[in-house]
Parts: sequence; structure tokens; C-alpha cells
Amino acid sequence: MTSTPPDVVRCAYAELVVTDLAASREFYVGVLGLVVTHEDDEAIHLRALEEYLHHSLVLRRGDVPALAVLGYRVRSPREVDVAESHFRGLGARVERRAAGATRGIGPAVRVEDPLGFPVEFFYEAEHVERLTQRYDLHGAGALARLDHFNVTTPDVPAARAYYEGLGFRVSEDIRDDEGTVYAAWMFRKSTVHDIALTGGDGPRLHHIAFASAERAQILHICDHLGALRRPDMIERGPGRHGVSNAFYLYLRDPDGHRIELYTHDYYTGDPDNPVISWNVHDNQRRDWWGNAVVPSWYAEASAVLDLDGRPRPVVERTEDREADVTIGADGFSRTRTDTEFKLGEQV
Ligand code: 4SX
Ligand code: CA
Ligand code: FE2
Repeated sequence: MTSTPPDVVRCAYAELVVTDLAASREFYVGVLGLVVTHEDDEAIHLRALEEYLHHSLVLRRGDVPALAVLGYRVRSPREVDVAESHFRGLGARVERRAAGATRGIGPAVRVEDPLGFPVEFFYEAEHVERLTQRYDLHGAGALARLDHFNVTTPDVPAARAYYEGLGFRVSEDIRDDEGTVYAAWMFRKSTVHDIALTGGDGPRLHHIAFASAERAQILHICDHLGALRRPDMIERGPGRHGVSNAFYLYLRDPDGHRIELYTHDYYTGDPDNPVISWNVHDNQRRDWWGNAVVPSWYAEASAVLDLDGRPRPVVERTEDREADVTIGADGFSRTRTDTEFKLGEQV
């Protein structure tokens, strides 16, 4: 039996467990320039410069680095109740959260979703100052807003079906000629994604991404990390994605949580937005310039917690792994053959 899913507006916030709040603050505030809405000895609530809800990222102090929750905003207070009955219908573990149970967030429903992730649905949230035109506060690496979550999950078609049941649509995916699906990008807001599904051992968090207005801000953050003698915090990029067309950079925070900086994807809001399927052997799918994806990007991801705060066991992916398909001895995926493309002439 199918029930009505809640009307999800967009991905809205993530809560990460970090082991050293001061070190994390240095990274998220000092380097990324996120704005502190509230902080105490237990947690730091952060937002990017265009955001007017209380936070888009919570860093909570704990012993083991992990994802504590992924938050989606729904369209009205009533939709929180719709989420509750939808997930009860799916047989998921469901908990009501009183207003303020998370600082700045109104009444909410938290679930352990069928993929094993802790997910929250809320509408009401405290409004704070939107700093869009407070250019006096913008650094050269200014970040505008949360863009998406990316989760690692063993069975991408199953995860896609679950998210389609929540009203998400696919914008792009990566597959092979035998029908194996390696990744999919899905959205509610009118961009390429709110959530990406990366095939791998899971449930794990692959990354969360913040959008900037321009590429220059992302490049500045590279320069900033160089000046701090911390280029080891840069994992992949800067580059241009094939999938999504976004300009990107992946960083690793002091606990190893992966943060993407992202700009220039495209509008997907029309009802007939075409789905783009990439072949896993297309060397431009993940980097438009053909640069190699580092093995750590495929292999490593953050643990996720259940609603009691315990790490979830990880289930192995049994299908082909993209890293094995595309990473050769030199770390590069297969390049084009001359029969596919000739310079100056697309066939
Ligand atoms: O690596 S991909 O080009 O497939 C890619 C990864 C595209 C968009 C993303 O947000 C991402 O994390
Ligand atoms: Ca295959
Ligand atoms: Fe991403």
C-alpha cells in the first residue's frame, strides 16, 4: 500500500558529531566562513550567508565522528504530520520531537529511514538575519547556502525507489551497459539535487555540500588552505563535474567528514526535465576535464547514528564498485578511444 508522502521543500540541515569543537570551529568558521548563530560547550549552530533559518549545519561534540541527522524542510506544519503517518506506514522507527528539541527548530518528526539514515522533517524554524548584502561580513571565500546531501548506500535502485516514493525526481545517474547503477542524483528544489545516492557500503554519509555564488570563492578557499599549510584538507578538485555541471572542491574536516563546495549547476524545475544518464566508462562523468577521482573519495565516508545515537552497522555493496570499474593501476579511469571522438568533431 502506498501512502501520501510529505511535501518536501528541500534539504535543510545536517548535524555532525565532531570530536573537537574548537578544531571544527577553526575549519567551518575560520576557513569556510560559516556564520555562528549559536554556540555553547556542546554544539555550534552554523549558517551560510544567504540563509535565514537558524542553521544549516550543527556540529555537536561527541566521542566518535558521525552523522547524527539529515533534516528536510516540508511545506507547512501539517506536512510534519503527513511525514509521521507516511513513515509509520513504511514500518520505520518514528519519533516526534517537540519544538526546541533541536535549538532553533520547531515541532519535527525523526525517522530511521528504510536506507538506515536518521532523517528529520520540520517546517517551523527560528528566523535570523539573512546576511546576503552584508558584504562587509563576506570573506573572499563566502558560501551562500546548503546545496545537497550525498549518502552512500549499497543498493542504488532500491534507494532511488524509496526517494521516488518521497516525491523526489532523478536528474542524472551513472550506469553501465549491463544495467548496474552506480549513483543517482535526486531533487525536490529546482536544482540537480537535494540528495545524491552513491553506491557503496552503507548507510554512510558521503558528504554535504555548500553552494557559493561564484567559482572565485571556491578557489580562494584553496588558496586559504595553502596559506595555512593545510593542503591535506583538500581531497579532490577543484574541478568541473560532468554530472551536474557544477564547479567543485571536496574538503575533509578535522574529523574526516567530507564537505563539498559547489557552484553553477542548472535549473531542473520543469515537469519534463530530461534525465541525463552517464556511462560509468565515460571518463568525463565525474570530472569534465578528465582528472582522476582519488580512491579515498570512493572508499571513505562517515558513520551514521541511529535515533539512540548508536553507530549503524554497515551493509556491504554486492554489485560492481565504481572504483574497481574505473580506476586503473595509474589511478585514472579509461580515456576515450579515437573512434569515439575526433578533435573538433563530435560523433
Ligand atoms: O563526481 S560527480 O561529477 O559525479 C558529482 C559528484 C556531481 C555532483 C556532485 O554534487 C557530486 O558530489
Ligand atoms: Ca556490471
Ligand atoms: Fe556533491
